[in-house]
Amino acid sequence: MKKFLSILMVFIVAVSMAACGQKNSEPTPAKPSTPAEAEAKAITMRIAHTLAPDSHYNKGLQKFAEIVDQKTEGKIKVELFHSSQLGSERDAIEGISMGTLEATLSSTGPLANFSKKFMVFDLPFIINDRETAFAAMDGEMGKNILASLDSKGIKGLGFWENGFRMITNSKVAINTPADVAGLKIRLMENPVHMETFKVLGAQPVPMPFGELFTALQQKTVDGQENPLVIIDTSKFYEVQNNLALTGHFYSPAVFMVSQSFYNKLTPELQKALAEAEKEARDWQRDYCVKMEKDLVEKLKQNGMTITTPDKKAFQEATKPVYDKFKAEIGEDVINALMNK
Ligand code: EAX
Repeated sequence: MKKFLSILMVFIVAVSMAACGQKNSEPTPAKPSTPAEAEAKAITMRIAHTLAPDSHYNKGLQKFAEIVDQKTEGKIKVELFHSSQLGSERDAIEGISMGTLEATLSSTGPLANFSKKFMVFDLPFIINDRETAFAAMDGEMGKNILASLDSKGIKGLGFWENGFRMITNSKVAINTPADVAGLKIRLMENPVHMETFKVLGAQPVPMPFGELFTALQQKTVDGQENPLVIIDTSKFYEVQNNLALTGHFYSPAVFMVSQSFYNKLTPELQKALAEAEKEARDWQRDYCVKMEKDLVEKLKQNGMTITTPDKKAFQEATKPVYDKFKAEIGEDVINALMNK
């Protein structure tokens, strides 16, 4: 037994010496870096959104990815997740806030749940032309509103475009506010939007975008409201036959990045991202204007009956929404945007 134990000891000592020896051996020389290796080292930036691959969001983000690749010489690799693959807009904003997702492009709809300051954009007919919207969003006002996300772990880089929202439904051709009464309309999870449709006598149904097509198809709701480019690229014309060009809300899209991701980048990479965001934003805004030109005709050809209601009547009918929210949003902010 003793003999066996001493043999065992010798064996253990020999094995551990060999292991030490291995540790001290020369490291294998580093291989020359190849493009594949450089790619493997690149920082991944996942950007989630809810819209289709040919939507204005995805096109603009593809442009952003291209510009980032050039400006960072491949150091940041953008990966796009469209069509709610990573969840709803609310899920994405929460993910960014917690640092489990790098970035998103989202409508301002669900942002009211994170910062009430965004609600000013949600008021009906507060913005009637893009120039006013861009001046407000790109100026001091937009900067202040974006800064309100700082305390949530979110860096708001800037405002892109979603668009002027139009109502579609499967029941009635809308010409007057009274035509909206009684319709079950899917809305974004936004208190100002919900109140607007309540005031019009509709039944607002809050729902994430990813569930909308099926809800329209199965007639769980009668209608919805979104910009023309979404009605087209999400193929809502397949399940909705009436389109009313109301333009009741202007819907901005906010480009948000997780602070925990952003703060780890070098100042050079941060600068590259900020520049790419502005270049891609301008490109995306132009793209939206170009797309929109032919869309009314295209949607008509796809079988939609299109009406052009009197906006003044809708504006008048939705005025009580301002009274309800003016204290919460701030009269000064509302006036500043109205008088832009
Ligand atoms: O941001 O939820 C909506 O209707 C939005 O317009 C859409 O997700 C794009």
